[in-house]
Amino acid sequence: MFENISIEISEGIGVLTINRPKQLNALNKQTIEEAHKALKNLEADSNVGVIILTGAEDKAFVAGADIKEFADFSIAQGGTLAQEGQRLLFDFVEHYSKPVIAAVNGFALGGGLELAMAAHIRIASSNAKMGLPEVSLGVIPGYGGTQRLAQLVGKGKANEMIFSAGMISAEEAATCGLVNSVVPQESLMETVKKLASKILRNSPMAIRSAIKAVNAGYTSGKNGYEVEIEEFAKCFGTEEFKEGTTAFLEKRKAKFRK
Ligand code: CO8
Repeated sequence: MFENISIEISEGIGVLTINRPKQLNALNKQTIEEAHKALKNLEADSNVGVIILTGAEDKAFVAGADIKEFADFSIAQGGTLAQEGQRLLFDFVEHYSKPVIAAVNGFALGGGLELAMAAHIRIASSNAKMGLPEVSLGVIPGYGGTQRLAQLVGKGKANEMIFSAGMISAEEAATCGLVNSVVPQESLMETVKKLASKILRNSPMAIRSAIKAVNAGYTSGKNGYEVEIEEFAKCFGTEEFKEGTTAFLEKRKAKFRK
């Protein structure tokens, strides 16, 4: 069904792999559209509670937007490419109603790092290298990188990375808060799946509300504290809240999923 991505679903976890290893999993328009469609399907699938994003093979997560595709674009085409990409994939992932974990298994550059940054959580393998090299190509990050990198690592470090177009190691990325943790490549998927399983034990509705509240604090025009109050209140009307509190009082584990 898809040419440039693959999907694997098992034990409540949907793994979406960007699958263009010959191009180091670079994101062209088709890949972005396929990823959008697949994520929409996975969002509607009640058997899936957590998404893992990763790249095929062991060299790259995603080495950026496909440079060959936009090399001769005009101002208008560049604007449309960035806008559509942000709508279909990067903003879509950030506001996804289920947790999205990026398993950064190698190079995450340009649009690749931007995709990892749009995810809710990032775990990297020790061979991963990350950077926003766009200014070396005469453009700037166009898939949210100027915003999300500064949010994650602070403005000074983001400016250093963007202006220098350099790459940082996975260890350095963990030190500056760009990724949550670093593990050897052979244990990356196991580690990420373990985290996903831990998340799956909790209330999907509450997690959805938490995603909305956390994101609101980073969305202009929204008051994160007010959204938190709204979402907090909504939880009291859910079956999952009843199940969670009842289970605690009955000294048993809550069961939120079938
Ligand atoms: N786009 C297209 N093809 C790519 C890309 C890419 N981003 N990255 C790698 N490839 C291809 C190479 O062209 C090569 O193909 P071929 O074998 O046909 O020549 C193949 O993948 C393998 O790559 P290399 O031979 O270069 O492998 P190396 O191990 O020598 O180097 C690197 C690995 C360092 C990762 C190197 O490939 C590289 O620097 N890649 C480009 C990284 C980059 O600049 N990424 C940022 C792209 S710009 C971007 O992401 C903008 C995002 C915002 C856009 C908003 C809309 C416009």
